[in-house]
Amino acid sequence: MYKKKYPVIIFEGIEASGKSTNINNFSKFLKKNKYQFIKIREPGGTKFSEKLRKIMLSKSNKLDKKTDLLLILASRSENVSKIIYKNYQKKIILIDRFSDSTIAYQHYGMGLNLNIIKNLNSYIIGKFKPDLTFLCTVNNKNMNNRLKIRSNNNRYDNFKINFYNKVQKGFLKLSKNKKKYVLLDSNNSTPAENLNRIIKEFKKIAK
Ligand code: ATM
Repeated sequence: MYKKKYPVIIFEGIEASGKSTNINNFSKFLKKNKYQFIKIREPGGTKFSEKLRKIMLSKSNKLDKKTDLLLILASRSENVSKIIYKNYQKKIILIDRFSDSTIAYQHYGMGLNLNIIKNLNSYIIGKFKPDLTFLCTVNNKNMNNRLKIRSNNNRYDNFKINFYNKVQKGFLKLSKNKKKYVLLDSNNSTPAENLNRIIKEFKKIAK
């Protein structure tokens, strides 16, 4: 298999799926081993995109779901042109959520049109393709327990279990039969086991 020195790696998954733990543990590994990398999150990333994140997630803004979609895409467009293309093939790029989140949340979760989302994603992203996506998963019982003890800080923390279920099913559909996706189970694996899996998969694609 052709290996890249600086792959682009995405972490996806619903709330309480262990996504943040997995990406943070992997970042620590990269730092400790002196790999050149950057890490961004979506929505967020550039200074302007972080402002858009604040607006989108603020509880005081009761935004329409189409407005959310456009804010997320505006944030992504800035990241692609100002961060991703600039660092592409120069540093490893880790992204906490990317285009699949928009399909999973805005289409499978909120019912917005799939083709419109796909077309807008391609329009913004262009030819660039991530090398690997880690999809972090959680079962209903653990999701329920973890969500109960979470603070309810932003608009997106208010969703019900049923919504997250639809979103996770959407993510699983997107990952089905695709070689570039690796599932990380937060129910039966410890964070340390997941980190080992991430490193193993990373070494398969990285020089
Ligand atoms: P994080 O807390 O994982 O950074 O994500 C913030 C919210 O943004 C997340 N909320 N929840 N649950 C999901 C939402 N989001 C979308 O709805 N669509 C997208 O395309 C992205 C990137 C994020």
